[in-house]
Amino acid sequence: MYLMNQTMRWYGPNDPVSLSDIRQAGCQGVVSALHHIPNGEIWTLDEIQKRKKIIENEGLEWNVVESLPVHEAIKTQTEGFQIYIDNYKISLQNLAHAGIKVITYNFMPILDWTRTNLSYSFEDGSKALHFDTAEIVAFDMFILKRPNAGNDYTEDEIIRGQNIFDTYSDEQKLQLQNNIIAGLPGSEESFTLKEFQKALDNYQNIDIQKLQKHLIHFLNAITPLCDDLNLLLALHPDDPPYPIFGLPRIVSTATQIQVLFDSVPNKSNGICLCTGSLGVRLDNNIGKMIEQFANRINFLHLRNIRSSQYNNFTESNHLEGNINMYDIVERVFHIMQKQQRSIPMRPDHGHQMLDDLKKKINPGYSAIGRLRGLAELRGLEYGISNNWKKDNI
Ligand code: DNO
Ligand code: MN
Repeated sequence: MYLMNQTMRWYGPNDPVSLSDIRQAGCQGVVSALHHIPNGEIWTLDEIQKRKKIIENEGLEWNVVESLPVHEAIKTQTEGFQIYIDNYKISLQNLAHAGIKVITYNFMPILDWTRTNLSYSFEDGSKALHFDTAEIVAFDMFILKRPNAGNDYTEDEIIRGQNIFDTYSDEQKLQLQNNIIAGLPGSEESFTLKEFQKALDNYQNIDIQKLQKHLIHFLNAITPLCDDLNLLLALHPDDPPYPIFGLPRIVSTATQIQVLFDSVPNKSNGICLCTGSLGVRLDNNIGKMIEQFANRINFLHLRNIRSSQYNNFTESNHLEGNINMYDIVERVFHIMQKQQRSIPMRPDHGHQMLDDLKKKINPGYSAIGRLRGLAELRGLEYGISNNWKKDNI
């Protein structure tokens, strides 16, 4: 019987959550990255092996990298991008050599995942991550003052954004700015207002078609190598799954993802199915996506969100929210039996709760909230697998 390989993200020796904590939570492995190496530089075999040893010394495995970051020059195809692709390929070779199997990356322009509030009070007293569309407008139009930003919003959104801006203190405005562009954990960059506007300007002539072409070019360059090395790629979807700040997004829907497989059918070309990212769009049928991309799911991020008015959303508990987690885990379980393989999974984020409320944490990546998420998910899988065993073994 094949079960999900249970993991948590570990940010390396500076992570306030220790490997021992992760092991006690029940994980078999961790998902890690060499965050100290600047984006675009080669991950040397030596550095990779050093990290691997630390993980293995604690009795855990390092099977999945998240993320091997894609340099902005590759996304925009500007000066030096060929060199960055060559560097990327060397890092892939080194990772394969060290025995790592799954490589997660994303192709979101400039910003990785985005939220407006990193300590939103959840109904039970825990803290959650939250996305408020009016706060995005307030930042974009009235703090950043992006030229022509007004064209991207409805009249009603602009009124709500203006209202937020007018009622926020200077301190709240700065907090909002930091939440949006100071870089969430795992993002490779953080920005000042000026730097952010400059980064946006680099995308002035890049629309959806062009960005898609750039991703396909990148995939054509790296997938033959990954096929040879038996590496599996896992492209993380856009979070949230629609354009923000006028930037193009190309990994938000099943149609967009299918284009990538039709264009680059190589076997290593795959996705990280993140239910919390894709689930923000109510027109994304995640159960259907799991069936459609069954051969291409190389990594799972399982978490839930709850949408509210105006497309705002809050990260909810793992078994409550837009996503029917029972349906997701059951489908994944049957795919794993059919394909005779385990798929690595992490509970993605969790709430800041209990003792962690008193601690300094990486937003979304505190120990106890993720432990709760993992416990719920493994219980769900345990039930599904035992029920299946009754009829199959
Ligand atoms: C969002 C989270 C992020 C994600 C990175 C991938 O759903 O999973 O931390 O890992 O955006 O690059
Ligand atoms: Mn995710």
